[in-house]
Amino acid sequence: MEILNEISQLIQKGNAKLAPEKVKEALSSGISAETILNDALIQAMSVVGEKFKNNEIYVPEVLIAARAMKAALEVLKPILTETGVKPIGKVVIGTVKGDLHDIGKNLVAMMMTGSGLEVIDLGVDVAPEKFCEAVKNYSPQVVAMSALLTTTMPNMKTTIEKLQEQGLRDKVKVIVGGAPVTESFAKSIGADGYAPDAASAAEIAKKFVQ
Ligand code: B1M
Repeated sequence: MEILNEISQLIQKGNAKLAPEKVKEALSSGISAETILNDALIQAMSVVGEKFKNNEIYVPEVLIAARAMKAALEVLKPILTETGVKPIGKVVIGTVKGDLHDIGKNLVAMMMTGSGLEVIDLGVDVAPEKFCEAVKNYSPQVVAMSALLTTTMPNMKTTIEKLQEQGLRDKVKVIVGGAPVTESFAKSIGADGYAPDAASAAEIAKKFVQ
């Protein structure tokens, strides 16, 4: 669909003003939020990632594309988080220490909210101690960690070890994800679950709280 391509181009160029407008237009023309999300927004960021990897663009361009992506995502947020029911459980989520990528994590949080879960979002660069503190303060059933850098993935393991050290590990299920994270990595660090995308992360979290 042409409009999806237009949205993708606007995000790639970092147009945070027009991208959300086009998303609204696509929604009113009857295209579903999921289609816009997957075929325009996420697609745009993977093109940006590829260009960045090939040194065709640099951090400033990636940053402005990310801003446009976030602005566009704000339009979809009410639809993705729409739920008429009382929360069925609680999740503490964050991007691990040293990692500032939050678009995927925000998406996971939105999908979880939309699945009827209460989500406590600790933000980015979350230290193991902060995850532990949140478990003590909010008593969630699930701790969800996101990492986008191979260099920050080990901080997922450190966080699980910290939970263990503080006697909190048995009180929560731990789910991990993010582009470089794999099922086998998740198993190797002792996580309870791994999800390749936001929708399956929400499904797993829902299963864990029931
Ligand atoms: Co960065 N970056 N970045 N970056 N960046 C990547 C991740 C990279 C792959 C780009 C590349 O080289 N192709 C690369 C990592 C390489 C590696 O580690 N192997 C990289 C790098 C190197 C860096 C810097 C080091 C660059 C530098 O400074 N030289 C730096 C690090 C900063 C830091 O974190 N300390 C950096 C900085 C940035 C920006 C700040 C400019 C910006 C982030 C803005 C922001 O998030 N607010 C940025 C961006 C935007 C990207 C790319 C282009 C896009 C990421 C994104 O938002 N994707 C990315 C390339 C890429 O991924 N193709 C890249 C869209 C998003 C929806 O997908 O986050 O994967 P994603 O989430 C997915 C799934 O992974 C999953 O669900 C989502 C989809 O449904 N998921 C989970 C995510 N979390 C989950 C948790 C779960 C389950 C599923 O359970 C809990």
